[in-house]
Amino acid sequence: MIQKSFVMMKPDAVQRRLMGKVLSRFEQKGLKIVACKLIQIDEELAKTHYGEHADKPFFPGLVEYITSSPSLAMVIEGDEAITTIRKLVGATNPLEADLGTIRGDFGMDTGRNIIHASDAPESAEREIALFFNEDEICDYQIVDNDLIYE
Ligand code: YYY
Ligand code: MG
Repeated sequence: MIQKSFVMMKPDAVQRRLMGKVLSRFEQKGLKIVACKLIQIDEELAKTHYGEHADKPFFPGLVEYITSSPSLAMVIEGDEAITTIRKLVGATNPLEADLGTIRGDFGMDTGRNIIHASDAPESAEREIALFFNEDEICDYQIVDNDLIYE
């Protein structure tokens, strides 16, 4: 099933100039970027986005980090995109993430783990709506579609 997922490169990825390399992972896989913008997340947006973690001890540090510098927010589309992207991203702790995944290849610390990706259809829908207006999401055919999908 074709799905859309919300994906966001966090401030460490932007500051470390990893955006191009990380974006390539999604393009190489055959996924389609349908929205993309650099955004300075404010405290309110950070707290809403990570609301499920509000009671966790790491929450204040997470909000501080995610608001410290711009992030690259994206909507990425493809077959089973939500699960596929979580696999490409790897485990939350980069030291536990498999090598070959984005977190496994580029990160060291859970609190600096490069990238966010939606974990389920419900969160994808919520997060896409939180970061993007409908008119910012492009509906287009990509020319290699018949080479990527049978
Ligand atoms: O979905 P995912 O990003 O893999 O992990 P979550 O458990 O939803 O946590 C969100 C975010 O919070 C995580 O990417 C880093 C941060 N975090 C942390 O700093 N310390 C932890 N012990 C757990 C999570
Ligand atoms: Mg999560």
